Amino acid sequence: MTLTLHLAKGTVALASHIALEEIGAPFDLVWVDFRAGEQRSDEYARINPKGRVPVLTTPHGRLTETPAILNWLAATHPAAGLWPDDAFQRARIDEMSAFLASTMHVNHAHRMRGARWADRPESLADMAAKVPETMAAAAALVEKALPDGGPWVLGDRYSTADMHLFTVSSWLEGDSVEITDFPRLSAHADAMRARPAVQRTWALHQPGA
Ligand SMILES: N[C@@H](CCC(=O)N[C@@H](CS)C(=O)NCC(=O)O)C(=O)O
Repeated sequence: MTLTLHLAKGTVALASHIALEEIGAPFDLVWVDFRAGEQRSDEYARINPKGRVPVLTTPHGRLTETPAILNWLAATHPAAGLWPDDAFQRARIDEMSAFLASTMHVNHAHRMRGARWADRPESLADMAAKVPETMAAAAALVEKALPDGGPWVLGDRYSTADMHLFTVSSWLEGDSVEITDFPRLSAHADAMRARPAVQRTWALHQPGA
């Protein structure tokens, strides 16, 4: 059975898309039209009741949540070299992905998705206004966590944590945070952009692609 990824452009689903491309296993893409609100349709609720992307359909069932999808892809495709044998290295991957999913991504969502948490226009405006500060604070923590010499989260070993980090840090500019203020993070993004699999994937997430 071919793997199928439900995704939308410029979203966190980019990380899972990059992982599929890096692994080289056959996969299908199903683009979810956020402008049309397709993620909130009854039909999509049958695929993911959370109304979010990504969703990866596997031979064993559907998976949601980027860290789970990335770990499953890495663990089930060992030839791609994305799944370290060492438990501490795997924990480092989880440490980064958990921070990105539970903190930095949530910070970012306060700009466009404030209605998840509040209704009053002034509350939404207040949350959006705070995003440059909270995203810069998260970027500063990632900057400290990136190892000397880099370029990857695990130093000289590329992993799914890098795909997740690249995706979330690609939102910094839109959140009015200058990535070049964070030299390691900036070098990380450059190293990612040099990878052919990332280039192929990134191109598909651009408007009009
Ligand atoms: N914790 C989830 C978050 C998924 C998520 O929030 N995806 C966003 C796109 S970045 C989404 O589908 N938003 C649709 C909406 O809010 O309507 C993960 O890391 O995969």
